[in-house]
Amino acid sequence: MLDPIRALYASMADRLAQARRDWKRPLTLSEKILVAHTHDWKAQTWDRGKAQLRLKVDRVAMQDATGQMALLQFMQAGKSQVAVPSTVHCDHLIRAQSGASDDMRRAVTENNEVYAFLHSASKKYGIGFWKPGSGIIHQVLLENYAFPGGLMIGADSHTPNGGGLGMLAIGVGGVDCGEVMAGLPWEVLHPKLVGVHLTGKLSGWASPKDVITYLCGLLTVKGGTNKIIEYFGPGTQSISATGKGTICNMGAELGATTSVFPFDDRMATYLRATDRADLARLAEEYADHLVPDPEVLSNPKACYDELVEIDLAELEPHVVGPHSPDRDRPISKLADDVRANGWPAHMKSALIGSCTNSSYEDMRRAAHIAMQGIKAGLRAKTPFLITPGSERIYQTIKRDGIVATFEEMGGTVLANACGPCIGQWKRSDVGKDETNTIVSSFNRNFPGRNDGSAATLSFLTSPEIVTALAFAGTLEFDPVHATMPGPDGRPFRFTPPEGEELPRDGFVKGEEGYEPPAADGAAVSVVIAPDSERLQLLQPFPRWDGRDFDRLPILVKTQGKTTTDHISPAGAWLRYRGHLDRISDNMFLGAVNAFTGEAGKGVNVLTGEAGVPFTKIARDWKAKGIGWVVVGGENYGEGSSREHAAMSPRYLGCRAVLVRSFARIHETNLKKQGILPLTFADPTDYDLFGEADRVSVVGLQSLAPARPVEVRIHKPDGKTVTIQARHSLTDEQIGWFRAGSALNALA
Ligand code: MIC
Ligand code: SF4
Repeated sequence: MLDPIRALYASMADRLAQARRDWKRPLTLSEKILVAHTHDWKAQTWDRGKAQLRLKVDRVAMQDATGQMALLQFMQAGKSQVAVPSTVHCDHLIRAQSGASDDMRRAVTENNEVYAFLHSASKKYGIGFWKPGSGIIHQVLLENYAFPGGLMIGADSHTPNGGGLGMLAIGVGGVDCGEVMAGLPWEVLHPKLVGVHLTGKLSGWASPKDVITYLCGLLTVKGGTNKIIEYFGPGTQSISATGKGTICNMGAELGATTSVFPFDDRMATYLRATDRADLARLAEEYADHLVPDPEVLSNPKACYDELVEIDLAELEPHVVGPHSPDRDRPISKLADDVRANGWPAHMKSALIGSCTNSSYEDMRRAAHIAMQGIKAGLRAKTPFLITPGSERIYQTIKRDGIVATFEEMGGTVLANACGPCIGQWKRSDVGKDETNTIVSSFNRNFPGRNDGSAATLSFLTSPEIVTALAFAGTLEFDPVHATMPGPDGRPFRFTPPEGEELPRDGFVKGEEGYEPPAADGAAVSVVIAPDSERLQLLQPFPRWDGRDFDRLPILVKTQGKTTTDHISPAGAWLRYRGHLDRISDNMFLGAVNAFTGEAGKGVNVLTGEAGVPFTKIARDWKAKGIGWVVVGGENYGEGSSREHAAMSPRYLGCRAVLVRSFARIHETNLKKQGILPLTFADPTDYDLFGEADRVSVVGLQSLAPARPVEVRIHKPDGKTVTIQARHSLTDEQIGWFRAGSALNALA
């Protein structure tokens, strides 16, 4: 594994020198990594926010939910082996119900078919396979594969977690993974660069989570779209590698392409602790290439498109939520906010862990809080659930007594998997549609995300704060500034959390759950039962027929936030992630109909029937050979990388999605699947669309990069309103549209 990294580092000096000469300026870290991974230096242009980068990727990562489509699409390319080191991680499909061992047993039986498919395909095509229970993809990647200066893509939006080890790690749709595994370069819009200058040191209760929750409040959920967040400055060194991982992980909530930290001692220490001393030495040898040029630090204004200053010493713990990760306030303001909004202060559950906060350091610091409470005679007042990030973490915190501490406090340790974070959480403590409050250290809190109920109000904060709140059972307690009653009624005050970043006695080794691919893949066959209800081989989408879109009905005009969780919910639906027809039954289930305010349903304007699930309407229109469009608002498709949010609409007849703005991964997913993503030239045009209107998109034969298209809105009274819409398609992407999908264009 070291040789390709050595070769990459050795190639950097010349490349970087050339870029400095050509651009006549110093280089940021992001630029160094991009330059080092350029597919064709001579042909590449570098206009930030405009150029399309074509890059050589070092590694591809997939998880069991999105990985199914990634592999099914890879298989359409007809290759015998993957062209790039790749791994599959079984983490999303494990349901949290009654604790780790029971949940694991159930998962292996329930998901047997999908695991057998992923396992056999991995074996056959040369892909490393991480078994269920081995851990959450991003934690396992950080422990085993992430490396400073590298470029990785992953079929999961939180892939940027790898930025904690100084790499550009980027979340993409499954088809991007399929293409790169088939040997193509990977393409992305050259992101703009946001420099976040960190000074001071984290201390007291403040933790890495607070850096990113604070930033979410500052920049909002679309503030990072098509941007890389690059952290720099002396403060970076006060944060552990896993803490940096937390910050980069949750940069996905800004919509950022990715986030990255410069290489430092903390990363080297982490590499050594995870059995990669040779890599640490190598990175130290080439350290100059793995940090921004010194002149960037003295004149950041000239090098970044935007600058943010954060003094870590001033940072207070933050709590965000409910329903959006940018609804932010410092903990000292939480109680007032809860009262002002009439949210229930009483907490129903407290959860720690997930891919964003399950490092040894997180667990140690949370256990330090737990121990204080236990010593004072307190116990958790709410169910307290812990999801370790990996088997390595789990075994180590078990050995070090941390699991015992959590259990003594009243906690339950769940399997090393996504569990409640992705809605794989079988809750029995609240009724359906019962408004209730939960607090977690996860990264997402969209309505319905954790337990399928939009009435659950989910707040996010650091694991330390979650643990302290679990003792109080109420959001009205501020553990940083206030006391709570002890068992004797006397006030009890927590002291700030402490804890080593890495286990003193090293990580426990053993059953990590990795299976290498077969030596001879040709002898392995991929297991898909022909009558499977969970897996279905893909049929190519039809080519564009060369005609304009003429008077198409609007399936849905969405109102408010339309995340991928609204378009293609997860939870119980994860079951059908490998079966396009089955999963399409969830299409737009969470999307709020702008004409009625109701989620998931609308009028079939062809029959007049009202209150029909969108998917049923779409199937009716598909059967009649009628295409349709979607109208939406800001940051449409925010959140997950799941391409099902583009594939289901495509499969059921969507031709174009017209919105105020898109989230990056989703916009690309739409393009890849052959749907036309359009944005209103004038954002108020959103208001022009009525329920019974028909929509034409004209001039498609002369579709060209940067040239707006004309959209006509035909009103029921016979009037027509004409508006302009923009698109961001390149020549190549127009080719995908014409071919019906990127895969068709490839074939
Ligand atoms: C998520 O956090 O939303 C997920 C579940 O990890 C998704 C991937 C998926 O939908 O399978 C993501 O972030 O990309
Ligand atoms: Fe899994 Fe949650 Fe992380 Fe997504 S955000 S990878 S669902 S733990």
